[in-house]
Amino acid sequence: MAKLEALLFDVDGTMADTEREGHRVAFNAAFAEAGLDWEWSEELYGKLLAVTGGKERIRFYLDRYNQDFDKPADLDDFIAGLHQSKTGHYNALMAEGRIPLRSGVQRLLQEARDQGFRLGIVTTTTPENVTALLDSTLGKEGSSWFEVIAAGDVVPAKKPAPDIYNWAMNQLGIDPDRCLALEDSHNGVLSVLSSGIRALVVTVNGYTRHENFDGATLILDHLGDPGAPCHAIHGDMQGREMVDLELLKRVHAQANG
Ligand code: XBP
Ligand code: MG
Repeated sequence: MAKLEALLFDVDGTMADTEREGHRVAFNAAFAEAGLDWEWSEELYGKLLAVTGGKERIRFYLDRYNQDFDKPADLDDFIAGLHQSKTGHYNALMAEGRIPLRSGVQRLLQEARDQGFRLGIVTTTTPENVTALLDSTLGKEGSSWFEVIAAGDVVPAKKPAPDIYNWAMNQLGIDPDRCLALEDSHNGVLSVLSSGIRALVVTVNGYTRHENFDGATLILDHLGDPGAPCHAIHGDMQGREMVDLELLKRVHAQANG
């Protein structure tokens, strides 16, 4: 059986809880700046998260929740402009250091680096949002921890399509059976599994806890840290209080056995 070589991290909802107080707030700031009376409540945003990608999400909102809006002729440009403004607001929020990494993320990244594992980011979000999060949480060196940052429009189809995971593995020159992915959402799980990666750990969050994670080897409330044990919703923590490299190697062996 192939050896585990690379950990592939999703970003939003997995590395940090960025949606509710980050992306959602930035979308609303962009709408206000454009003079639109659109306000995405926490509840509505939870429904809009069914669609990945900020531009795609705005279009979904118009099609499903705001059909009366008088769409401009150049709708794509209009949405792109709104999204660019949103990205600016999101990056400003990140620069304020308002959103930390989730429990156990930095500890696990550091352990993986110390043990020579390859690290990648595989996300639907805009690349500059990734850099902003890593800069604000891991420092200026943060982005260099990852051999590949696969993000946003670099692929034609976003999660749940496998494209972004395939792109990342292609960049790494690595087969799916040498990877383990960490995700938070149903769309993310579908993307991982359809890319051929079988070792998958899910850490749920407020928006995704009731989603379907069939196919995940381990489903947890978070990755855990010393003094802050995590709890398995599905799968076997093998007596551990937090996710470490030894456990991930066993998860990988179990999934690829
Ligand atoms: C989460 C997403 C992104 C963010 C918003 O990506 O679906 O669209 O919600 O970011 P992942 P953008 O869970 O794969 O990290 O507005 O830049 O798309
Ligand atoms: Mg996610």
